[in-house]
Parts: sequence; structure tokens; C-alpha cells
Amino acid sequence: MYGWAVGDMAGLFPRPRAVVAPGAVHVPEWLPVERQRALVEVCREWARGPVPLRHTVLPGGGVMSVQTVCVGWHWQPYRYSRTADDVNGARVADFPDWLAELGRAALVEAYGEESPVGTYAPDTALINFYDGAARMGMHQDKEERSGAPVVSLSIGDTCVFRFGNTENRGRPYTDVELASGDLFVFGGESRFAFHGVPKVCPGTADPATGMSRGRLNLTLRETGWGV
Ligand code: MD3
Ligand code: FE
Repeated sequence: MYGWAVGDMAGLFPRPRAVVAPGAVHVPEWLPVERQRALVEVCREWARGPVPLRHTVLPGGGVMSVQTVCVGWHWQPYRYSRTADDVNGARVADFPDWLAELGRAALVEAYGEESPVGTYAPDTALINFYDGAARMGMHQDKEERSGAPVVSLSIGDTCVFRFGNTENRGRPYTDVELASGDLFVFGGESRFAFHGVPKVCPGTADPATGMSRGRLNLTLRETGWGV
């Protein structure tokens, strides 16, 4: 076991930040626990409506084990819209300015002040909830009409995140543990890499984060789909 998310071992084995591939930067323990808890609270509100948290149904009839709710723009396979036409038809909640600000702070953290932060204007958040059995298969995120970086924030249970290549779902890939408070930014060459979540580690969450069980992941994105 390692990582300072692990109860008694807190701080003994800090995980170093890592550039996993060009443009792919992992910053462990970026979000303070109070900030994680505040995000969990607002995600709980968004999960109630106007569009409820639900399992996305894929065009082939498959149902994702992950549960998702969107803010700003609604993602459905494989497009963005303002209304959740595959759920209840409601318009999704507005994307708040403070969340775009958090996204810009994440870019500065990952890339430094010379990052494209002045022009970074994320307009959507996909919020994924994983119970202990949820997984996400290897995929690319290609619905955005912007090549801007994707910012990922993890809260709750630790997971194994698989970061692959831009050619196919298979090897080479790198497995990285994402724990509560971790930031991951995917820009440049890494923006269109295949990636997935093969495993969640149940019971690893610190209840102080507001997550007694399961894992929450927020991704901030520029959709490029409109104003
Ligand atoms: C790399 N979510 O919502 S976050 C997704 O943990 C998604 O819920 C996973 O993949 C999760 O689409 C992984 C890390 C992530 C998100 C978006 C990316 C990595 C990415 C987009 C491009 C490249
Ligand atoms: Fe993805």
C-alpha cells in the first residue's frame, strides 16, 4: 500500500506528480479535502436534477455501469446538446463560473503559467459516479469540437485508471492509481488517447471527503458546440 490517502500512513509515502505522456499530467492530492467535500455537495444537487444521475444507454442497447450527470452541455452517445433528450428532456444545469475558474487553476497547476490558460473556457462537466463494481471501457473522447485539454478530478474511492495510446484500445498503456483529490490534465498529444477505468477499489475513500462509498469523477471540457 502506498499513497498518503491511506489512513495511518498519511504523508509517509507521498506520491510524486508525474507526466505520464506528453500533455498528460497527474497531480496527486491537488484538491484539499474541504474543497472535495464542497464539490461532492454540489454534485449531489446536480444528481437530483433538473436532469437526474442515470446509467447512460448506448446505441447498441448496452447500459453503462457508471452513472452520469452533466452540467453546461448534456453528453449522450455521441453528441452534446443543451437538453437531455435521452433522459427527461430537461435542460441541464448551467455551468458555473467558479467551475471554469477551477479548470483554469488546474491548467496552471499542470502546465505552469505558460499553459493555454488565458483562452481555456470549459463549458461542460461530466460527473461520473462509480459504485464498487462500475467500470469504464477503453474509449476516446471525440465529441468535443475543441482540442482544448480535459481536466479530471477524482473524489472518493481510489481507482485504477488506464491511459492508452491514440491508435487503439490495446497496449501500450499505463495504469495509474487515481485517489481522492487527484488532478489529471489531458492536453496536447494526450487529448485523443484511449483511456478507461478497469477497476475501483471499494472502501478506500476517506469519509471526510463526503463520499462514504464509491468514486466521483468530474471532467471539465470545452465542447466547442456553441455559445
Ligand atoms: C484522456 N472518465 O468521462 S477521467 C469520461 O474516471 C472518462 O470517470 C473517466 O473517461 C473517469 O470520458 C476517466 C480521465 C480522462 C477523462 C477524459 C479524457 C482522461 C482523458 C479525455 C481525453 C484523454
Ligand atoms: Fe473519457
